[in-house]
Amino acid sequence: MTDTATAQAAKLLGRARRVVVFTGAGMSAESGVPTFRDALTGLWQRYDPQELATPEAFEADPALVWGWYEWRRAIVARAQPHPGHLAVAAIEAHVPHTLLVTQNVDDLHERAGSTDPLHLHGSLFASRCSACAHPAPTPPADDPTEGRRLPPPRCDRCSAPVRPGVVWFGEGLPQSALEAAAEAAASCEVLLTVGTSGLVYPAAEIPHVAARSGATVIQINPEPTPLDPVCEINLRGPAARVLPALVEAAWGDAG
Ligand code: BV8
Ligand code: ZN
Repeated sequence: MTDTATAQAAKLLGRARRVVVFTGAGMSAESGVPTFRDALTGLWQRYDPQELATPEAFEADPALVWGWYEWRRAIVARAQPHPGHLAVAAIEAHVPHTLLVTQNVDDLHERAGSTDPLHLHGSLFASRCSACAHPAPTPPADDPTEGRRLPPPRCDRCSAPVRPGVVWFGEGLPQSALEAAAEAAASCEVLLTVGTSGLVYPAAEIPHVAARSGATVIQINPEPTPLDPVCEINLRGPAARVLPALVEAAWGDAG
């Protein structure tokens, strides 16, 4: 039995021609990938992510920071996309003008069949030289031993340390991705925000752009977030359950 809010959301999604799906770490939680705030256990539990995910932390202790990303890569390598990721790919199949914008640095959307997600905060799998920005191979993460300090590889051009291809706090987002996301948010009919605390800017501005432009913002999150006031429909629940139910109610298939 579809509850009223899901039925209402499904009706709007089912007839929308332009949709933005905006995801955060809660989208990967049920695949066993810790959310950004939970991603600090073991060696890193005493660190605040906002301090560890910075150029200064990498500068001060490259092995500590590279080890953290290596550990997170190993968790992602072992994780599988869940039915919620498949449901997002189904939305893209049903609504031709869908743009998937993610704050996540994992590749679970791609592995679930989403064609070309916009990564506003980069990717765990796009390492580059910290000095000359030359792309560097990302070593296969096979050992999720928690808490290993690991000296980063060296650039084969200038031998500076290789860094993760993510956007750290205090770093600018990829301008073209941010502009494309803002443009899509300003012209969509529905923006579906899933699993984000809506705290980190400028990415968190995207749902507000959609709301200001008259789109219906639908939120999927078990908890209240700062985005609640701009969400017309709040589906309180986990992504892996709510997204397939929403797609089923909108198009009769769960993706
Ligand atoms: C910048 C990559 C300037 C790294 C990340 C105003 C404007 C601009 C900047 C700022 C500003 N105010 C403050 C700033 C500075 C800062 C900022 O926003 N700080 C915050 C803390 C106040 N912003 C920056 O530094 C940005 N840079 O603006 O620089 C500049 C400009 C131009 C040129 C030069 C410099 C850069 C920010 C990017 C940082 N990098 N990630 C990495 O991953 O290691 S951010 C990281 O945290 C994530 O990517 C994500 O974006 C963010 C928050 O994480 P969420 O995805 O929301 O996850 P979170 O854990 O917070 O919450 C999980 C949610 O899921 C919860 O709501 C939970 O209830 C829900 N959930 C749980 N389980 C489920 C679920 N939902 C559904 N289903 C479930 N099962
Ligand atoms: Zn280099």
